[in-house]
Amino acid sequence: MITNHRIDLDRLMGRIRALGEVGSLPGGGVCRLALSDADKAGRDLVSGWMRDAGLAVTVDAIGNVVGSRKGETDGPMVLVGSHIDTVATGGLYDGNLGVLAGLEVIDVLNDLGLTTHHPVGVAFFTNEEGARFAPDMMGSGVHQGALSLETCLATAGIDGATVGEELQRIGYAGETPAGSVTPRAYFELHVEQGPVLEEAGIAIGAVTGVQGISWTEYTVAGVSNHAGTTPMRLRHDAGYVAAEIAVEARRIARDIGGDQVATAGAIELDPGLVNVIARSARITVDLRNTDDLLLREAEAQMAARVVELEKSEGVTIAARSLARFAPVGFDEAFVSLVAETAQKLGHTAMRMPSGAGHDAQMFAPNCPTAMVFVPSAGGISHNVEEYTAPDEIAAGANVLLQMVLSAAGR
Ligand code: HGY
Ligand code: MN
Ligand code: MN
Ligand code: MN
Repeated sequence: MITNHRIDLDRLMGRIRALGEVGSLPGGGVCRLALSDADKAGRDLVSGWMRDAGLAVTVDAIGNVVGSRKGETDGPMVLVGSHIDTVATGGLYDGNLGVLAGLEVIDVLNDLGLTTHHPVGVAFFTNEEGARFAPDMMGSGVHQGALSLETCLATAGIDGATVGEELQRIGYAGETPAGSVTPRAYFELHVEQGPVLEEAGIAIGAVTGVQGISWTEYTVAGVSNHAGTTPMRLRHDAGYVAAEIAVEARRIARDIGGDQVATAGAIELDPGLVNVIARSARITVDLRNTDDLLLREAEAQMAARVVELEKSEGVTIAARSLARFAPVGFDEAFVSLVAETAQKLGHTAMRMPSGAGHDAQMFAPNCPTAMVFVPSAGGISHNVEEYTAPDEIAAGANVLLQMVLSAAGR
């Protein structure tokens, strides 16, 4: 049943812009890498807004922050969440929209003086991006028992510090046990981060699930030598091997089929000088597919190519898995409810899988979970130009509002 309650778009946009000032980059965009000073500042700002909205705010042992609003009953809450950490070249909307739209839902309940039957909560989870500390979805993974708290706390990031050290340093090593609370239902509003909705001219994505994700870091040990004097037959060139791994990733994406994607996102050479054959290389490969069998085939083909390169170039290659999450499906009844709610509000909607990983995928095995997508201009994200128009944000936030009202019993 659709009520005539609606979000306050100016209030929501004001918060999106205010949070976007934290860790803002010259020329636009945001850098709030997980557990950095900028992330702390963002956390302080949003948890302050949670307290202003009268929420009881808890911080758990992995730094997840949950604001909860009492209902008539004390049972499990209807939880709205996402993340406020960003990649280094982030936009204003990835993750932030979902958290701030959840806060907007709370404000609407407060404005109306509504007491819901079930408690309602809004959360931001630690290190969803995985850009500084792998894997991604770390906080929500611990929250829902998919990842070990101890292993995550001990995880060192790309700059050497561990998650546990950084949580202590920024004051977000919480007291609340992590990995203990399963909500009654979980909702996440998120920008699509791809071109599908915009190309189809559709306002709302009813997300059917999240594709499988496989991240591997390869460390190549070669022999540095003189770029001019060393005959090609005597080289053990780590730079060349890293390049071949990147080319193989692209070939796999082309040949595996399905909607296979592959990315060599980080490539570092040592010493990285024009006239020195690289003695070592670090390269990451991100493979994804909605079909887990095809994803495993992609992983196997990459592993086989790495063995070939070790032999042919006479180098040593160490592979380290940074993340692996199988594809996840969302509760079919909720997927349909997203589409129906959108249409009752007068918006077009389509069912679609998510190409990006999300905190929602950690909740899906444990409770009814729904994701609502809104379009990304030009299909871009993880890019400072990321943009979604205010009216598109209003459509998504109003679908979220109605779904929470329905699940929480207004
Ligand atoms: O990598 C992802 O899909 C997400 O942005 N963490
Ligand atoms: Mn995100
Ligand atoms: Mn992201
Ligand atoms: Mn996400």
